[in-house]
Amino acid sequence: MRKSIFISVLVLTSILLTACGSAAAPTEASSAKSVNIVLSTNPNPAAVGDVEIVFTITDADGKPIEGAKVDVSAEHPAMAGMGMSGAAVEQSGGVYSIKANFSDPGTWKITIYVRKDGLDYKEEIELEIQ
Ligand SMILES: [Cu+2]
Repeated sequence: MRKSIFISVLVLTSILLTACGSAAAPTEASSAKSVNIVLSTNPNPAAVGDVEIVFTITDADGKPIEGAKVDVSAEHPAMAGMGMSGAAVEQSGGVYSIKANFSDPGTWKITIYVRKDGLDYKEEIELEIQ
């Protein structure tokens, strides 16, 4: 009797540990919003052809993140293998831009990588091309 109680306590403990481990991820993700990216385009709305994509990048306090390395890739998920990538150039404090040429209308997935010192941040934003 005593033995079976011991075993069930062990099983319970391992279930709790597992639950804690998986619950930690969402908490971390919501508090780790260390970077905010606002995407705008020129022209706006963006259409097939040449588009300048502008990113305004700020930290958790709303201060511009200056001097970061900002890499951008664009994918057209509706058509496998269609995509482009490049480095955005800082225009002024915290504002970065890159020129792209969109071949097809539809929803494109823009992935932005912001790297600076210890910061390594990635965000995906959908962009509608008309
Ligand atoms: Cu396409």
